[in-house]
Amino acid sequence: MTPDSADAVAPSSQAIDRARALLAEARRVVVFTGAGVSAASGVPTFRGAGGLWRSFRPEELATPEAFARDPRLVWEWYALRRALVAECRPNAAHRAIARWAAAVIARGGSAVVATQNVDGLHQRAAAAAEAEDRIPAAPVLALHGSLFATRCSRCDWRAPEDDRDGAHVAGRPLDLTARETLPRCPRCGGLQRPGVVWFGEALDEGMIGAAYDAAARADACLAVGTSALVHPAAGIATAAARAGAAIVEVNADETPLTARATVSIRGRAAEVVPLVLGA
Ligand code: BJW
Ligand code: ZN
Repeated sequence: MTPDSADAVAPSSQAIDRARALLAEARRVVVFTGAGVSAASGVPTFRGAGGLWRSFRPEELATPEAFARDPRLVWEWYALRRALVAECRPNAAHRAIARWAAAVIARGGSAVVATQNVDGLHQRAAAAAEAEDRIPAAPVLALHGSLFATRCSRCDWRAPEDDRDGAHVAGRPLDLTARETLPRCPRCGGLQRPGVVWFGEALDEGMIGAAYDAAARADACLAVGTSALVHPAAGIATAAARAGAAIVEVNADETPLTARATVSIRGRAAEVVPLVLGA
């Protein structure tokens, strides 16, 4: 099923009610998300119809080898995505998750949002909800880094601030004319690169550790809009299931997680998530 046909099968109100009841009584929660949660904001998913990788193979762009081979092409792709995502806003799913996770903490529980997304939309929704509701936001663990962050491909230098558009890298105009004009590390002269996690690279140990710890303690896990194919992140929901947590999945399609879910709802995140979170 493609995202556009997701509501061809309307999620049953019984499944929504069951999911809502499970999540309403949860005290220790982990929300695990992927690209589908941002689809309604206009951010393309990776796999499937309309996915970013229908025209590019991941190993051609999202690996350190691809960057070493053709850094100009890789920067071009990330600059386009930065420009696109800079125009996007959090949607109803991001907002409902932010409000619900903060409310779980406010009533004495614990909540963590572990996202594979690099678009920053959960963080923006959390900041907006915090400003509006005046209760502290739940932490957002950006497991695969940030589209707007920049670091060195050789040493551990990181740009002090994120960029805000596709035209700048580490605050300076991006010149894609040739390999020689690409941005260089101020410390070692190596090429600067996007601050995301590519295939074959380790995730931040503290971050993935915190996500697995939250999963091991969780009594409920809400998994939204992820194909649950990419490891080690994909193991977060299964770790929660092993620990006895109720798993509520919201996805346009079936995934490897569906069979392990307590309730799995086919539908669009921006429509279904606010319903199951009682927003
Ligand atoms: C909707 C919807 C709507 C649509 N509403 N739903 C164990 C087993 C097998 C392989 C491995 C393993 N462990 C490690 C590996 C290798 C590899 C891996 O997992 N490969 C598999 C693909 C087989 N993993 C890695 O390489 C990881 N690193 C690692 O393991 O390092 C080990 C190491 C240790 C010590 C030293 C050195 C190394 C790193 C993985 C990094 C992934 N990076 C990317 C790119 C990020 C940068 C960028 O954005 O360019 O992250 S890949 C890409 O996939 C991106 C995503 O975060 C990630 C997950 O995708 P996601 O979010 O699930 O999106 P989609 O498109 O796949 O799915 C969307 C879903 O939503 C679909 O189900 C739709 O139906 C649905 N949907 N619209 C609701 N409106
Ligand atoms: Zn460097």
